[in-house]
Amino acid sequence: MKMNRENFKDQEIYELVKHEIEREEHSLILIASENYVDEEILEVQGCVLTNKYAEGYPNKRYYSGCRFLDQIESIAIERAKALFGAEHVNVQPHSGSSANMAVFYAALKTGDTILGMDIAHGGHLTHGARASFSGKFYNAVGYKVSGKNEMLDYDEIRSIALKEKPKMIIAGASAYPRTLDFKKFREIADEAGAYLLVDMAHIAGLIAAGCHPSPVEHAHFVTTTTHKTLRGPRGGLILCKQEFAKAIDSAIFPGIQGGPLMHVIAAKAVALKQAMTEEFRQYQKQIIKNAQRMCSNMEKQGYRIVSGGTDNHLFLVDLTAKGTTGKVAQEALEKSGIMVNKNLIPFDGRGPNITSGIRIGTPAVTTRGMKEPEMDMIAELIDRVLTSPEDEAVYNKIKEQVKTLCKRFPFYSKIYQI
Ligand code: DSN
Repeated sequence: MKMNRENFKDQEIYELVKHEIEREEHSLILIASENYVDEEILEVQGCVLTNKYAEGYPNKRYYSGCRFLDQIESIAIERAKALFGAEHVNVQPHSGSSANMAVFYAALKTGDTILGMDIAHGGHLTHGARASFSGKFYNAVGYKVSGKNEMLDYDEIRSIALKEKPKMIIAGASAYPRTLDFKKFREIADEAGAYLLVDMAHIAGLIAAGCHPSPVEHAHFVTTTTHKTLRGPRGGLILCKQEFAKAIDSAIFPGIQGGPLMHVIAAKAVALKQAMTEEFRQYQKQIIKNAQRMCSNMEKQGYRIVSGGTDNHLFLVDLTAKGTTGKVAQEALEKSGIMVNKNLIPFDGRGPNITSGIRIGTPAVTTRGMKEPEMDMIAELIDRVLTSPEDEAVYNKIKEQVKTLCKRFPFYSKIYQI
């Protein structure tokens, strides 16, 4: 790989990228939305396709020289359709946010009412948060999890939908550890006269592998990122019913984007092929087993787990009883080589920069090949840090143990000289 070249001209960037490779190799990445892509995806994403402009769609481009790109994009589209059973797919969104923005642009008028999961209860910025386009240009109403069990209460969502009459309901979350009932969401949407958009970004890999029910038959629109559980390059996809194909394609281009990132689209195609394999299905199963194992260990160690457990790749730990905050925990764990993110828990008394919880996810450590015994070790390491979150000596000791564990599961050290 090129990053091994000591004569790289821009030494400043070269050094920083090398440091990042080392950080990823020697840390336990437990950020639920992150993963490690393999060499093939890295290589395709870093290839000459980055040179080419290809505004438009296969066989309808505005530039010459798009012959091979047409084939690549068509393959990516066909693979995504086959993997998820979708009628129409657009593979051009640069990100999950662009994918969501394009659906808003295709389906709504500025000022229309949308109903999405409150960001403080696990929703995403683009599901109606005030700081995002979704909350600025639309009348955003939120639903929350139930105070009783911290899970979605579909009767409550239904009554908000019938009262507010949104034009679109958004299902999907960034920090919700439970199975989503897409059939129920669609029934509610139909009753309220709304479109249903499912943002499956976090759980797309689980869905591709049949480890979580699919939203595709129920939703008018489905969006996803390609880099989380799906383990592809950073980017987005939109899946929709055929009747919305034209509106979605023109919302992406020329609506909100110009030239597609063809190197990323090629890497998406590679990832989608990988996601059709038995190895990928086993990987997704292991992600869930690992999350459930680590979660139950943390619970045994005395931590309160939001909603009492997890059905998917992530769980939320309430640190209130431990007398610490998400911010302190994130920083102490980072110094110990363990990457998590501070996260609001439902009905959190603290703000988003401090928080009372952390979010823990297993997609990346599972990619490295770690299984239940390693989850037991990681839960113990986390507890030791969180029990003494101000103690430098503890960080240093744990950091060494993290490095030893990571060395048993090499990933980028097989590709790069580190
Ligand atoms: N930033 C992502 C996450 O961490 O969940 C959502 O886009």
